[in-house]
Order: sequence, then C-alpha cells, then structure tokens
Amino acid sequence: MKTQHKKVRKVLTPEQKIKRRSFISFLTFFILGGAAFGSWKWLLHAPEETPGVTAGASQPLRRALNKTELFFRNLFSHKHLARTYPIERAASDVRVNGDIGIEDEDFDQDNWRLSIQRGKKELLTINMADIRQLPKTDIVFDFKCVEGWDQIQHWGGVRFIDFITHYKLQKEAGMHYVGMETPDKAYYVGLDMESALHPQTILAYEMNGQPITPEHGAPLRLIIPVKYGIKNLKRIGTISFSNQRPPDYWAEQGYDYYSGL
Ligand SMILES: Nc1nc2c(c(=O)[nH]1)N[C@H]1C(S)=C(S)[C@@H](COP(=O)(O)O)O[C@H]1N2
Ligand SMILES: [Mo]
Repeated sequence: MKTQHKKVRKVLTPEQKIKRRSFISFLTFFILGGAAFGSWKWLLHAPEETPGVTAGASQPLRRALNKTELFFRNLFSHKHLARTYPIERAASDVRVNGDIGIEDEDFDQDNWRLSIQRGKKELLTINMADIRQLPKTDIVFDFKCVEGWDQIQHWGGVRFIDFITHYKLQKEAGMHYVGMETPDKAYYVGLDMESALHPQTILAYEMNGQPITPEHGAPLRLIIPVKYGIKNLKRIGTISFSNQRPPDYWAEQGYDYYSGL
C-alpha cells in the first residue's frame, strides 16, 4: 500500500493573490525606475564632447552616434561613385549659394596661397601655378544642397588624392580627418578621410572650363560629390589633418557632421 504524500501548499485567497502581484509590480517599478533615473543622471553628468564639434552631445551619445554613422558608412557611400553626366547636361548658369568667408571684395587672388602643415615643422605654401601643374580631372555631377535644390555642374581641378601624392602628404592622409577653412577662417568644414580621398573629390579651379569666379570660390574650392553642398568649401585657405573631428561650421549649427549622400 502506498502512502500518499500530499504536498501541503498554502492556498491563497484572491485578496492575498492581488496583494502579492501588486508587491511584485511595485518592486519592478522601483527597480526599473531607479535604473532609468540613474542612466539619465549618468548621461546628464557625462562630459560633453569638444563644444562646436558635435553641437554639445555628451560623450556616451556621441559614441552611439558614431557607431550608427560607421554602420551606414560601411553599408553605402564610399565604394560607390557619384553618378556622372555628359558635359552637355551641365548647367551654364551655375547657382550661387552662401558667401560666408568669401565676402571680402578686396580679396586678392594673386596673393592667395594654400597653407598646409606637413609633419611637425614644415609649412607648405602652394600657389595656383603649382596646382595647375598637377594632373587635371573634370567631373560633371549632380550638385546637391541640403536646402533642397540640385543642379548638374561641371568642375575641373586636381583630385585630392593626386594632390596628397604629389606633396607627399601620405603620412597625414593616414589620419582620420581633414579640415579645410577659408583664408579668413569664417567658414570651415571637417571631412572623414575616406570621403576626402574618394576618387571624385577634387580641389577645383575651373567651372565650365573657365577659372572659377569669386562667388563660386576662386581661386580654389572643394568639390566633393559624395557630400552635400555644405561640405563643398569655397575658397580654401588652409588644409589640416587630424585624428579628432575638425570644427565644422554647419555641424555647429546642428547639421549632420557627416552630411554624406
Ligand atoms: N566659403 C563658403 N563655402 C561654401 C558656402 C559658404 O557660405 N561659404 N556655402 C556652402 C553651400 S551651403 C553650398 S550649397 C555650396 C554652394 O556653392 P555654389 O555657390 O558654388 O553653388 O557652397 C558651400 N560652400
Ligand atoms: Mo547648401
């Protein structure tokens, strides 16, 4: 004969069941709530990135943004070439937009020099005659402004990668970023090295086969078809290389630092 062992289990009344559930709910609420509050405080007190570079995002947020950016970067852009068009498609009446850093009417093109620090001690000062001697590349592509317009345009100049090779800036090009600014430093852009070295990125001195006019950035401007117009700096004065993000005029106003297409 088997003895039946009955497990003695406390039978809860409906009221007790409700009480127990409420207790679990409260506990969950406090633990999760506390965790959320803690994370918020942590974010709030986390140091900010260099002001002006990421419009004041805190470091943990910046890291998250960088991760997302990297993901999309690898997914699209850089292996691809921007679409090009036959020369007849290029606009003859080229749109003008933005004059920050190029307003000075007394600006003297003949005295213009491009300054670049090479290594720790050397400052290269390059004039237009030097630049015109380098191999020339033409491109006809659809120029896109974040304000919502685009236009097929024809530009000519030296590919940035060819320029780097000629001036033996390979070591500098091993860094993460390029910074460019107007001679008066009023307009400035930061570019990831991959985009700067993209085969369609050029230091342009011609538009529709003619020297660039002052309002389009004479004597030398950046044409970077993998980026929106805001990164296509007109009238380059200085080029620098760094591993930190260089300041960027429109990124400081809240625009996407990367601004890629
Ligand atoms: N120095 C300088 N470069 C600049 C700007 C500017 O205001 N100043 N505006 C940018 C913007 S927003 C665009 S769309 C393009 C316009 O170039 P474009 O005037 O030759 O059409 O230049 C870019 N480069
Ligand atoms: Mo623009």
